[in-house]
Amino acid sequence: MKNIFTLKLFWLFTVMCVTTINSAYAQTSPDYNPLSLWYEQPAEIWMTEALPIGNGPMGAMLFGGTDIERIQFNEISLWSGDRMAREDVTEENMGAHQAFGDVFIRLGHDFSKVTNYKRELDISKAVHRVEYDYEGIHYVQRAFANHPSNVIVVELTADKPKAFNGDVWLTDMHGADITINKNRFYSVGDMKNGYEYEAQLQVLTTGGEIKSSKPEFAGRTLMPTLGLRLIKCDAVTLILSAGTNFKQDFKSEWLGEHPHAKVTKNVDEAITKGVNTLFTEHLADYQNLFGRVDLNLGKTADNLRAKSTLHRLRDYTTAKSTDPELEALFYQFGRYLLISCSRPNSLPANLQGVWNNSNRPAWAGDYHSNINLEMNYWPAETSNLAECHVPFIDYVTSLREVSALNTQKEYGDVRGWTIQTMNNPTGISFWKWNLPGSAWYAQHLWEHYAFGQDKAYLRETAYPVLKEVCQFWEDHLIRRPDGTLVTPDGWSPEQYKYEPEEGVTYDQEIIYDLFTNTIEAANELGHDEAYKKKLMKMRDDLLKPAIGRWGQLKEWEIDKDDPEDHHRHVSHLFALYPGRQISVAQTPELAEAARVSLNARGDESTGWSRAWKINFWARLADGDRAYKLLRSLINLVDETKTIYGKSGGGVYSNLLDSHPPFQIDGNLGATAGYGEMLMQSHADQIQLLPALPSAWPDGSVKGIRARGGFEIDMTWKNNKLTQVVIHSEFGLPCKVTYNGKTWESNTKAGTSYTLNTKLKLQSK
Ligand code: FUC
Repeated sequence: MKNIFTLKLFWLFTVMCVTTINSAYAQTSPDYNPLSLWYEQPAEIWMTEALPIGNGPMGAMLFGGTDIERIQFNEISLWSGDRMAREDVTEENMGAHQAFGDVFIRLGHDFSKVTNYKRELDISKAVHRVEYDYEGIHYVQRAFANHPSNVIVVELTADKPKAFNGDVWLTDMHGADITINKNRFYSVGDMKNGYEYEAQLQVLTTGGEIKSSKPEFAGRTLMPTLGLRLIKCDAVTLILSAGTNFKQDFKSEWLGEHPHAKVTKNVDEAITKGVNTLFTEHLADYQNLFGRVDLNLGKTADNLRAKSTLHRLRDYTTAKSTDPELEALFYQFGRYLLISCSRPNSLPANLQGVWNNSNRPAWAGDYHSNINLEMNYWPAETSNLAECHVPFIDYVTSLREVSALNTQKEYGDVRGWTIQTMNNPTGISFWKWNLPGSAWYAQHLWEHYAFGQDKAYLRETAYPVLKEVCQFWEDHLIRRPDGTLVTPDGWSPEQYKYEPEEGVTYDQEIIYDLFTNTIEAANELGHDEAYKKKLMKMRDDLLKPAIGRWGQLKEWEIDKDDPEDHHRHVSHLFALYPGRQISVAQTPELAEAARVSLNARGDESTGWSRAWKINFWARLADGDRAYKLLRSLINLVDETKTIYGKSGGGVYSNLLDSHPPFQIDGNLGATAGYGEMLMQSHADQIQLLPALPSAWPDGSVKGIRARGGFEIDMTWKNNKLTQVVIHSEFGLPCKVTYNGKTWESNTKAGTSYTLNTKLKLQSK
């Protein structure tokens, strides 16, 4: 009797467990992927809905259309304008980043008759996928941008034979003639400025037939170009490669070989490899970078998990839902974007990364030196993507000679160089001089060393740039009768109301940062002692940031800050972030003044301005305020107004940052912000969870990077650190702080150290 009763109880218990487990999983589909963006409809609007893939030099935006699929593509070096600077530079001379072309696939699957539609960008694999049923056939499109082979691959498959009937064609944004030979499209053109370009698109089919066509749609010839008609094909693969003759070398007037041979080789070799090998190669290459960091900020409720990205963003924005997995996704999306548009041996990420559908993009899609380009690279080191920083460093190095000539034209006989605000790839600089711009660039050269500890790089690449930019300031600073050093003709970007004047805080702080970085670089290299001493003296003499009449950090030397000024630029807080002259620990009064200034500036602003403020509040150790800013950035701009001033800052449904319009700096600056909330290493110590918001009580992070070559894995519970593992790559001494506790120790290269919540060593 007793046994039967126990058995019954056991049975009841088992049923209850299974039911509970089932209902926990019932709402979350079994293929739920927290690292995926997905939608229930094809994209209609390029900027706000299409999804980006990229391999560094090439980028593409995919729409996921079933009737006509559009794959709009770019190459990072396709620019209009001049290559060589002339006397008076105009906006026209500077040129703009250009759209390259489009690939169209017309299958004619009327979306109103399509079922089970899903388009998705899986950022754990960097794959775009479209799936649906149409007239009893299940269609799958898979696209990825392979970096090692420099091709974009689109593969179309179906669960029934002979499913593919339609047209494929290629277009060009500069009117090149398109030709076809052996099922390969060629668009070969020139920009009339010396730049030549070429794209090739190979169409491979299994089964059926393929022949030349004039693509038609609803009885209309779509393009004055040729297409390829697919007739009863079982599967279709497209391989696209594109390039220009741009060469990152001033001496060769920025011109190299015609891209024909390179592009042909890319496509030929990709065909030989085949889609599966190309995919495996892509995955290994991509995941080697992406897989270095895991971030877990807590679990999202199943009912939200079941929703598309658009609906989750709507809930997040209007219903203020708690969605830590969406927040973690937004962090990783920034890393995804940087990997996809910034790889060694090509140009750095521009204002839109590499994704651009216009020949007149906003602000020319340029290299904007007064915050935007630098912000693109803020997450590179901390989010463990040092390789992706290299295009920026190479770009800066390539500008040295041309920028020295430009600078001398403007400022006479000075050493070193600087830049204006708007910049193209060849050192043509336009609009207002941004005097401390080159010093801000130089910060990145130093930081790449501070994290990566490569002495040969510091000696040969970084130090020469740091030093010549210091020399520019040696020749350009004004010494006042009392000995103070000030910058002349300063402008706090972009405060139009004020005339140029001396000693503007933005200038002074960036020069301070430059001198500090150069002094530390000389220390590391153990040379240039006399010059280092000179810099130390000059740094002492610099006019320093000061507190004004309403407790604010003064933006100008004269105390004229307007407490009602809500300008998006917060240039005078450079010293708080990304600089390190002001900190809560070392300069508490100035940090407090920075807080007063930030409060007055307010939180509402353009996309990148919100991203900057996340970093500021993290440096001020205010996690909840940083989180508030983060939420205000992951704010769905659910409208089609993509013009500056016409809608708000936030994100579009494709998670691209809305300045507006789309600017990638807001995405990348936000990713850096998460890094600063979780760990900071700018003040000669590794501070754990310095700005953890109460919204993330439990979580973990793996693989973020600190200066000195340390990698950090941490877990926390109830807002308290539970464990941290420090991996020491180079064996440098290490100082870790958390909650008033310190662990300080020498380390061994290649060794990991596990510390508990009290920062006591657990094991080696
Ligand atoms: C800066 C900003 C603008 C814009 C432009 C590209 O000058 O002031 O808001 O982001 O860069």
